Amino acid sequence: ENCACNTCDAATKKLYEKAKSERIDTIWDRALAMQPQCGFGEMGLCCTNCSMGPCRIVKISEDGPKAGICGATEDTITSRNFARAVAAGAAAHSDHGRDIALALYHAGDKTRIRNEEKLFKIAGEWGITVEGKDTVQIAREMAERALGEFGKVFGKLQFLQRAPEKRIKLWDELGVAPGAIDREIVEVLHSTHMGCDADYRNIIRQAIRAALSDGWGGSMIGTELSDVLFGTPMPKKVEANLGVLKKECVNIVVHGHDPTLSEAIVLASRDPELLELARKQGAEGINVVGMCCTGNEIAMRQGIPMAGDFFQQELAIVTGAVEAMIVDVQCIMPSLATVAKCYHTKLITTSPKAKIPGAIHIEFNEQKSLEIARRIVKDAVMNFKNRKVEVFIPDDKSEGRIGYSFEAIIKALDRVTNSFAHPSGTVKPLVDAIKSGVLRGAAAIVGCNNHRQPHNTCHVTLAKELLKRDIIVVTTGCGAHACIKAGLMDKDARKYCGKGLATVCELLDIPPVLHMGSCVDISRILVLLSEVAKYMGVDISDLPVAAAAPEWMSEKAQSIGLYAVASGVYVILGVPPAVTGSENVTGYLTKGLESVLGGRFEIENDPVEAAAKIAAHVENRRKRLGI
Ligand code: BF8
Ligand code: SF4
Repeated sequence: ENCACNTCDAATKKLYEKAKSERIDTIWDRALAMQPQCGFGEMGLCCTNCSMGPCRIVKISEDGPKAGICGATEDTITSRNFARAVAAGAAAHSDHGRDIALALYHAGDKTRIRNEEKLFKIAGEWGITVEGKDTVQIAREMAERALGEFGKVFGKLQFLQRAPEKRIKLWDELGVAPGAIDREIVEVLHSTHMGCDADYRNIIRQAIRAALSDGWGGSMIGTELSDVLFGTPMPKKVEANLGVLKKECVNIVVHGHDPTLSEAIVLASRDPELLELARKQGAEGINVVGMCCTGNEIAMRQGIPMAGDFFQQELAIVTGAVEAMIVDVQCIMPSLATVAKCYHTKLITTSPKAKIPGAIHIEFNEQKSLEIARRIVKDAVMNFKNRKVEVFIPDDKSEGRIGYSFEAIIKALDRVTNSFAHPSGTVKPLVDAIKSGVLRGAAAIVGCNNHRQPHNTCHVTLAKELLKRDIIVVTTGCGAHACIKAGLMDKDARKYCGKGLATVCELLDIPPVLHMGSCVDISRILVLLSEVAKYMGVDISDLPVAAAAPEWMSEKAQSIGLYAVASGVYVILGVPPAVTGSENVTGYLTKGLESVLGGRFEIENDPVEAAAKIAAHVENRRKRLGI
């Protein structure tokens, strides 16, 4: 408990030690200093929704208030807090999606739309006529339609039609099919306002609508339109961990979430003029690497190295080798400014939505993206000479094959198709492998890092435990960083697999852990689940699948968890959400919801136990399906 940096990652450990010796505080030191953390907050029993509060419910003894000043009970307070967290998460993902739609709207010329095939595919899906229109026109129309999803007055979200029929029907019956994304988020804020909704079931119902508007709305728009703009990810080899930084090069870390910024930085870093300038400064080249979800986005599409996860952001600077860290939105620790001050690193914020005191702000906009990116890269290059401390880059790095978009998975499956048994372009080979029992099922391991759980250990242990049970793993976000660092996306990882899964990996030439992208790309998992369910003629909740977020921490993760549950998935959380102060709310989320939606939450912090629970769930579903 008292060991501050409990990680299984060697690079992290080494750089944490360096930080200590240089008296730099990092996430682990601050977490330790925060102990003991507030029990009321932890259990969700504190309400600050009006200025009569803060109110807190005392659970540990008979004495003390059992209701807020307005009379709100523990059920009301915890469910309201949870719903607000979900709404904030849905807002973050969806606003990211909106920015991508705006980038598509402003794309302007054809060269900036790299994936016409996907453009036409979505146009077909949305009923946008393409005859007689050029690419830019179609893109603009599609962007407008996507932007309309945020505030349309009537109807349901367009991407909901991708779900299996039974699921759509269920959502309609329950009244949880989201209408417009912004509206669903607003309704959570309204209904959880002081003196409004007090019924925890109804509060969670509205939270479900907001969460679904994230997964099947904002996130899916983010993913799909990013593919249109920048290309659909396809398998490629990349390197990962902080060892990807290069002592002799200008190192630029791009960190955050929106691929429009990082794609432009990558392009600028290849500009011959800037390369020449870098050489004049004594550097061998310009090395762009990615952190957190931005790292996933540009690794998946451009093969840029994945420098590290959420807990490694400060440590990248501690190497003393980073000329610039360029950030946009979400999961960017404000502490970066403090750490950067102790080195020569320039911390550059780029979004009007996320400024950090102590950072340099260079506002990014899509219309002038390359121009701005060049300026930023030039700043980094000119900073090469200012390195202060002795550079230390740990030699820890690993390699893996990533880029498994839904389309890439279908393509991999095509390897075993022949015209009779397996028509190409379908999920049939996957379904066959599951039906025959060669694969017992599939699980998603997603989410963040959290000091309440040993860093990376939970992701990696859970993955290995599942692989040996012939459960194939898909991953996104910081979970993907953990898995690639541990070598689980390497061919060699077959050694962790049971016989069935090893054979499947061999036949399809895939690693047993498939990197499906950033956190908004969990929408790709929804698409995959839907296609498998439709092919089998069942609902998502019938499939032998599960999801886990063993080290989650963000509001986005709560939104994802809830939309997965509402889509019929069994979701294990390694860290409990702040609802444990109410037995009713906790019971509803972890048990009650199953009879309503077919999915539910489970709280389990031990990854070995979590794997056993997932396996039990998978076997239960197999039995129900009669396979
Ligand atoms: O959206 S996994 S720490 S980086 S929230 Fe953040 Fe969590 Fe990482 Fe991306 Ni997702
Ligand atoms: Fe207290 Fe009720 Fe106000 Fe919350 S809404 S702070 S419980 S009085």
